[in-house]
Amino acid sequence: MRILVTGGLGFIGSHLIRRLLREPQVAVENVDVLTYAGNLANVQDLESDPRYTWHRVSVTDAEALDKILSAHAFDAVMHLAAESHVDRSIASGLPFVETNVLGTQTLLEVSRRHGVRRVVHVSTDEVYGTLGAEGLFVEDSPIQPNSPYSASKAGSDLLALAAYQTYGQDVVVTRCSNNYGPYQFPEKLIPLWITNGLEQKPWPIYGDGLNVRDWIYVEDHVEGLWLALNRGRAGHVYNFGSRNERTNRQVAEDLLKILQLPPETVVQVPDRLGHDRRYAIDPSKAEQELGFQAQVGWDEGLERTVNWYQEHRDWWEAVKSGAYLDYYRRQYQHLEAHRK
Ligand code: NAD
Ligand code: TDX
Repeated sequence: MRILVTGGLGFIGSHLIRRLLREPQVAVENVDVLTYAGNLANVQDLESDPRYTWHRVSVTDAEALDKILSAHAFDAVMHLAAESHVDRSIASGLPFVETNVLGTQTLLEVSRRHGVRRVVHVSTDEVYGTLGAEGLFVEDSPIQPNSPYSASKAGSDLLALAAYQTYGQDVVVTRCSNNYGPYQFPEKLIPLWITNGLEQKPWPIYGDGLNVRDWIYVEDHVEGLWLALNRGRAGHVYNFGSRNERTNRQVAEDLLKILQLPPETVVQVPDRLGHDRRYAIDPSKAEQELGFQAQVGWDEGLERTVNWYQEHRDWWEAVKSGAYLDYYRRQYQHLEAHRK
């Protein structure tokens, strides 16, 4: 089984590739253009596996994608490449529209031309917008995104579903809640706070800190993606989550306890513009149809995550200092020379 994964040098994509390669019959080609969020160190352990290949190609580059898909027949495309950080999208939405909307449409068209059997489009619960105190997002909740990031993901998600309706292209869309775990870029809440804690720096909390997110351990999400690939119904949407709602203040309390830090570590800062109040996922459809079941509880997941950042100081120090970008320059100079 040959699978093209996009965004495999990022947080979730690197976990997905590691999961896919546990299947002896699977070969993975990773299309990742290596933005600031991509990191070769995330897949360093896989580089010697002959079933793994990386292409430094953008999902917006139809010609380059055509070449990759002409070289082999692919059973599936699993599409994760995206601009993924809400705060960056508030600063400028254009890269989000380019990668998330144009990139997804490009990938759908190229996959269709080459007869790829199935496309799994990895979307997010943020496309549903925000909830009040009650209720859960289900697959047919209205699509009401509020940030440039989530609006661009909603656009890509609807393009994927339109490809199914219009052409009968075999597409499955997944919408997951907030992920956490090893290799997450430390601009996102949990790794930012853990690494700041390990550096004796404060933890910025936006507004009143009572916004709610529904946290899932990243390995549970990628298991869900594998199930969606194998058992999902074409044209269907599957929500993934682990019924684990926490306010940001509760996340802070739990992390302060593990890291043995005082409450003054948390410092209130001005709120994010258009900050969604509450996300909460109902994963029943994925549980019933795919056999999905989140395995890692919050206490265990948080403990594992903190341990990983404690044990991989070199990884996050290089990311925070920007030195991780040098790794590519050192290892892949020959590619750059070839390109010129
Ligand atoms: P990430 O930012 O860690 O990684 C994104 C990867 O995509 C990077 O390796 C980057 O180099 C690559 N990329 C960006 N633009 C590209 C382009 N034009 N062409 C090729 N590669 C490109 O993101 P993540 O947190 O791992 O999220 C992966 C996917 O999962 C995204 O589609 C995101 O919307 C979705 N998602 C994330 C979460 C979460 O909590 N992180 C939750 C639900 C869904
Ligand atoms: O410094 C911070 N302080 C703070 O209070 C940061 C970075 C965040 N926050 C708050 C904002 C949110 O309420 O923490 C919560 C989580 O923030 P992020 O980690 O930025 O995640 P979020 O905006 O919820 O989006 C994430 O989940 C859904 C991912 O970044 C998306 O890619 C995914 O689609």
